[in-house]
Amino acid sequence: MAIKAYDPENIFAKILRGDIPCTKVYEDDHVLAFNDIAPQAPTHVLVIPKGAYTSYDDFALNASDAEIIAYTRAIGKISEAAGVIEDGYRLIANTREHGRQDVPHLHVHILGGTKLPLMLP
Ligand code: D5M
Repeated sequence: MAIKAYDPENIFAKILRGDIPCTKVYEDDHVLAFNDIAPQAPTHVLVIPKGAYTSYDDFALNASDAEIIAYTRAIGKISEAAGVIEDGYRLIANTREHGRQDVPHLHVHILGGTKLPLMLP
């Protein structure tokens, strides 16, 4: 099956354009992070690249080295600022249909602040 092209009307593209609000927790030239609207844990942050990437594989295969370094570093900085590093946390990148990805713009979930269930629903 063909991989769908990036949809500029997805909700995270709208957040990036400032068309809809978010609770921002971090921003730099390449990355935006904000609290999930339906948190599954005391810390539940979504980290997105500013570039138009649909999924983790799209980003990993097509983004520049600068974007990849910035994204990886931002996830570390946000986890540190959220205070979840010592006790632990979970990173999730749901991908397409089998991964149950709802929003087709790459986002890594940072979940922490409690002992998480083995699997999220
Ligand atoms: O998860 C998509 C996630 O995006 C899900 O946890 C809800 C969250 N979401 C949806 N709309 C918003 C807005 N407007 N602000 C913040 N968070 C939002 P997925 O991995 O695609 O299944």
